Amino acid sequence: MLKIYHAPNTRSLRLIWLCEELGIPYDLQTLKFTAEDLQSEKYLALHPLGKVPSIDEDGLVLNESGAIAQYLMAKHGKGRLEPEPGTAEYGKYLQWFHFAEATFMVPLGNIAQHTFVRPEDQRIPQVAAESVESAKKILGILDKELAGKDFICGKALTAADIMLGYDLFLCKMFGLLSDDYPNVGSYFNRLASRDAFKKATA
Ligand SMILES: N[C@@H](CCC(=O)N[C@@H](CS)C(=O)NCC(=O)O)C(=O)O
Repeated sequence: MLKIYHAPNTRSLRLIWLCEELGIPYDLQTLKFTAEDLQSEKYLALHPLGKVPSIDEDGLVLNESGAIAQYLMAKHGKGRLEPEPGTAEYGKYLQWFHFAEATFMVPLGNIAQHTFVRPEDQRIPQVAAESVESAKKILGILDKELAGKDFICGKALTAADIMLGYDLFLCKMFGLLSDDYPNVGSYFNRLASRDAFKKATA
């Protein structure tokens, strides 16, 4: 049985969302987003940095939300939630899938770190302010990309939307989803109205 190590409102929600969309059964192991849980000896044996998510599927332990999503799709997806591998559409899909974690999450992670995650005396306001500007630049790019589209790859939901959906969940939490990005706003509402998203963020 697949175990998902999860903390509320963190990247692990991507995996709950994915499993819900694909109907993959899972056993949710919910941790508190505290050093007590994440830095415990037991959890460090699964994730040496003490971060979420991790999975344990019959002894196979994996970290990294994007890698885990790709693994679960390859194993259980039967071609769902992604374009045909090797096509131009698949190339675009991979680009947005990885953009979510490798590029967009950089400023969002910094905003989180320098506004509420780190102890107050370790926060650098300048880093938070610059990261807000970077995130806004990315939201502007996404807004253009989403014009006339239901999802980032066109008409159908893909796992790239699940990866990006978490970034936008944070943007909403940080008050960044303003009227300056109408296509992003309606895209996020479309994602957030899905039962699988609601389950992942409950
Ligand atoms: N690139 C990793 C990032 C994992 C990560 O930073 N997770 C955050 C929660 S969203 C975390 O556990 N932070 C705890 C910490 O940094 O101490 C992934 O996508 O899984």
